Amino acid sequence: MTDQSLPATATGEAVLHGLDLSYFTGKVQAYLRYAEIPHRFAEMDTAALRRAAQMTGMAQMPAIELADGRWMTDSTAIIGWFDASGATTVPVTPTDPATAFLAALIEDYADEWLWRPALHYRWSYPMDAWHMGRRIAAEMLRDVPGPLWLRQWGIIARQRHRYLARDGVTPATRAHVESLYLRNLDWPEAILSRRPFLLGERPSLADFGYFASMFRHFGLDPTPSRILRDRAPSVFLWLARMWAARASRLSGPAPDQVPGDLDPILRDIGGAYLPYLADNARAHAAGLSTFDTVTEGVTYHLPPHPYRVWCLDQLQRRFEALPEAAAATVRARLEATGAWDPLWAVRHPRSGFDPLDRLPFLTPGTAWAER
Ligand SMILES: N[C@@H](CCC(=O)N[C@@H](CS)C(=O)NCC(=O)O)C(=O)O
Repeated sequence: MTDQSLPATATGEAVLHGLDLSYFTGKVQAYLRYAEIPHRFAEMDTAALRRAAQMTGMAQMPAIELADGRWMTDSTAIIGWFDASGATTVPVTPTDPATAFLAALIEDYADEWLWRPALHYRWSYPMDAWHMGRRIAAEMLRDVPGPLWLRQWGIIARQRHRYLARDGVTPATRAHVESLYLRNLDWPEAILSRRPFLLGERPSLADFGYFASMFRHFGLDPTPSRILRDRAPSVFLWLARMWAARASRLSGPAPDQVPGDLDPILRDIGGAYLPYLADNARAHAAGLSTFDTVTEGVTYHLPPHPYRVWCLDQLQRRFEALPEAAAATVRARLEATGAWDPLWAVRHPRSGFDPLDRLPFLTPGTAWAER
């Protein structure tokens, strides 16, 4: 038996450890609901986050504790594992390999590239920061001693430093950061006003990638949610549709192509996201502590992000594993949207993450290569 099969002892109720306002927790929660995988939600406090880090090597949420005692980390790997384990009747990974690659590429873009605007709207706007800071202080930080206002102040200061100052959000980049959000309302809006999910009649990896930021940040936080309701009512409807969707109750076929109206997204992947991943990989390889990367004429000053070095390598490996015909289909689509050359600008960068290919079953000893 390998980790890819679902042992009987893992088929009991899984525990999803996370927060009701967390980007990646919302993504996995929506997947578990859709895939009808028995689970219960456990709201993390700081002790639970430390425990997850002890079990997975990663101080992040969500983490899943299987009934057999194993722990899982990383939303993409968790979904991939459940999909492959046969735990769900209709996997969200498309069976057509070319479609699966493109859906995974869109998922990766949505996961990583919408993170900055999501964190910007939450922590730059005073009303949003006050409101979500209050919630985190009362929920996640409930086991931290001290008055609520102090915990609230502390979390706002920490998040602003970590996710604004250290992620290149400055007065000079702010309008560009917001334009990325607005474009990523307009593209899905045009699609979702025509069909229920991004690729067709059922949700796929692409939907779950977008769901992370859209549900738990843009659809929840005061400032971006007002914009979302006004500007993208079909996206608003899709959020509820995703949350309510159950694999056994939908009758449509699983998507087997990426329709042409996703090309604006693929073009942004080629024009902005992949060039950033390449700059990030170069900076990581050079051992820099910070680097500059230019996106659409706007300069971001950033620390290298090793996990995203791994993301780029994973995309390349995934492409190389495609059967010949699917590889040709994908290549043609990426060439047409300007995403082919940037995908290969840095070949197989070394990230040090998950060196033994254990995801989602990482442990403190296996998460990172020894440095
Ligand atoms: N690649 C991971 C990312 C998980 C992640 O970054 N989660 C955030 C919350 S949504 C987190 O735990 N951040 C930790 C922190 O802010 O200290 C995944 O897909 O699960």
